[in-house]
Amino acid sequence: MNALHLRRWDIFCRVIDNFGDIGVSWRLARQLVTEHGVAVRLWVDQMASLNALCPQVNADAPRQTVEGVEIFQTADESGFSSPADVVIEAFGCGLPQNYVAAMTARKQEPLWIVLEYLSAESWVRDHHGLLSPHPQSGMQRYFFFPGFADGTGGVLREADLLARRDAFDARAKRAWWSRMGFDDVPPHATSVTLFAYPHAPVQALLDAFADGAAPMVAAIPEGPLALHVRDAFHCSGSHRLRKGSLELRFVPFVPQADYDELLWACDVNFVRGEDSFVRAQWAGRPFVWHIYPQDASAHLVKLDAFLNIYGDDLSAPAAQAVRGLWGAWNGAAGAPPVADAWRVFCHEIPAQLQRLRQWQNSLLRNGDVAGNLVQFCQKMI
Ligand code: TRH
Repeated sequence: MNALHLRRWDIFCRVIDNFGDIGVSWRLARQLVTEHGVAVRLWVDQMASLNALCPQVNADAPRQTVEGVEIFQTADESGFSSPADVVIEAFGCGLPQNYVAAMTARKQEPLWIVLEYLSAESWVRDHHGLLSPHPQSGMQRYFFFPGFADGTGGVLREADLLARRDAFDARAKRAWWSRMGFDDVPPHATSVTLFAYPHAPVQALLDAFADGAAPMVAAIPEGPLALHVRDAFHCSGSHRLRKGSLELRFVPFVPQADYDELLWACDVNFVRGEDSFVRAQWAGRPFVWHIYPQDASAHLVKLDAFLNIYGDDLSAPAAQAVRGLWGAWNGAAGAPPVADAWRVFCHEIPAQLQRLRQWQNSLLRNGDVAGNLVQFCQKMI
């Protein structure tokens, strides 16, 4: 099989919770089709989650084609008899037994790639690209690790992303707010987006915004955090709340293709999980990561690993400011109260803007996940 024959790709995704697994799989599928011209079938167990990210997807249809991607319910095994040339097992979700049987029966075994979670931990570089046999079938699987360092799989980025971001000017921003049902942000106000898990200390942060001297606009996408904030602030029916210096705006949960505009429309972005975390880095505004919580606080190790490399080229006070707010937001031991941490973080915004430019350049040098995957597969055949 030569590179030209890697035409058909299957991506398998199991939705654990929230939108990260399907968010990454869907973004990758679309990019492989539009930028690499390959045929992609995306197999999903919970179509409703994909429908939330892409409303054109019919949550009840067992198979459909949207944006050039063929989408199948994993339970529909009829397509299993013709496995693709490259098979992506997203986030170690496991492949259905009957599909693996069909893979082994193929004259030329497909390339089996386990796409792993993104991490800044130092071991990622050494594990990227390693082989490991599948225990039942004995087939070889390659482990592909996205990452931030050279020699890892990089992070997702569409070819036109930065140009679209740069074209999002003041007029586009006004139009965006208007589509969301609001006026533009007042000239001297700082705007933030808040996308986080409900256990974040959101009430303390919003109180700090309300009590501060500077005007603040906080945009919260509809979802569990918005429900939690509505309860806490007793404003269940409304889309807007004013309290002291704070104007709270509840914005719709938009399709994934439009999510970047929310980040570009604001000055500071609170993000979570994996995909929104990466989008915030490309947006280039100071950002705060609410990491997906794991048992035994394993997530705090990952958080620390990222802070170590991201903070490396920041001045000591700026690195401390970022670490302070991220720690407070994630409940890390020894972190300052979130209100204090926010004030310190704001003083260091110029340093963060500068660091983000360098950071994006270093990410660019490492390519992007879709392009690196295609190259990796071409090398492996
Ligand atoms: O949803 P997440 O928390 O995802 C996860 C999952 O919990 C997963 O199990 C876990 O393993 C992983 O994180 C690390 O966060 P994430 O990854 O940022 O995904 C959210 C997606 O939702 C992302 O693609 C952006 C999208 N989105 C929209 O499309 N519209 C919106 O309005 C918003 C706020 C987000």
